Amino acid sequence: LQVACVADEKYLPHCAAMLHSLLQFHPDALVNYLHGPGLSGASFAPIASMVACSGGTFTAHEVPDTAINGLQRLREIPPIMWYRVYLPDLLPETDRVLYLDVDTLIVDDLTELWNTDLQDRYLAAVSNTLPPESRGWPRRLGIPAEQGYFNSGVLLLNLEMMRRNQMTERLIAYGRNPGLRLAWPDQDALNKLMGHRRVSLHPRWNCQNSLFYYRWGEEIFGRRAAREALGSPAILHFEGAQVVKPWHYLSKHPHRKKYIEHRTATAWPTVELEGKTTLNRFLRLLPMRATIRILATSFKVRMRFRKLLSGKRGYKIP
Ligand SMILES: [Mn+2]
Repeated sequence: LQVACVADEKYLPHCAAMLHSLLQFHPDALVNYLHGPGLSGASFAPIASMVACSGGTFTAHEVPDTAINGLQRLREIPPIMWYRVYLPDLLPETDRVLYLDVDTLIVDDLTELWNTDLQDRYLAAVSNTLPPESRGWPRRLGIPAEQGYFNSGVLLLNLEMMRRNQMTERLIAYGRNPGLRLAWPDQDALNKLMGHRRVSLHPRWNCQNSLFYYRWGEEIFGRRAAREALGSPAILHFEGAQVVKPWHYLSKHPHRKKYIEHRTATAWPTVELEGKTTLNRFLRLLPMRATIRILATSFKVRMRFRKLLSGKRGYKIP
């Protein structure tokens, strides 16, 4: 099993927790860690030794800043998310790799996922639990409805086929197009250019936060698959805003304790929950959905105000 992940210094503790959970099921995994320049080897050395002690292999890959110059980015998601589109070049001898976001947690064996028959597809991925107000977004990108829109937190990538079709160059060119304003830049590019050749996976391989809090999962995967994913997830994905991450004070995720347990076993054992403010002490009394709604609304208002001040318009249709 060969995996790849990306993290900056701030996210290293979460990366360590994710990899610790992976090693429980796959102690001899090959781990590829992608990072930017300026991150010293000493900062991720504890992760390298954790992987080696377990019997796995750790390889660090430094990606230069020129690789992500001019690419669209979001305030909430660092531009290093684009590093993963370079995996076909970074692992030239490898035909497939499992990319994992560092806000995921492995809670079951991944052999079945790893052995997915990719045929002539670029990748295997789980559909995104898009909120109702965003369901029209893929169509605006020019993606046909039957293709769906996948979440890019868990990707089984067919590197051989990506190389054969110069996919890295095409993804980068798409992300650098100044005529586009993308909602989730790298995920939009991956969907737009590779989504027509995807193996659609069962939601238990990327069991997104929204499945726990909303009925969107049932609407997208059907009731049965959504319940199966909730009942026996293999990869938990704490996708979404900071407040729903298991290291945030406001998270009420039923599996949050698993994150704390794994974190405690890493070189960053002390978990200081983020966002323990007076306001949040009050918000924590409310149900998670209400909290998310209040915070999302206040975020939208602030963004609208900022746009008004800067004179910038909203998303452009590509
Ligand atoms: Mn994520």
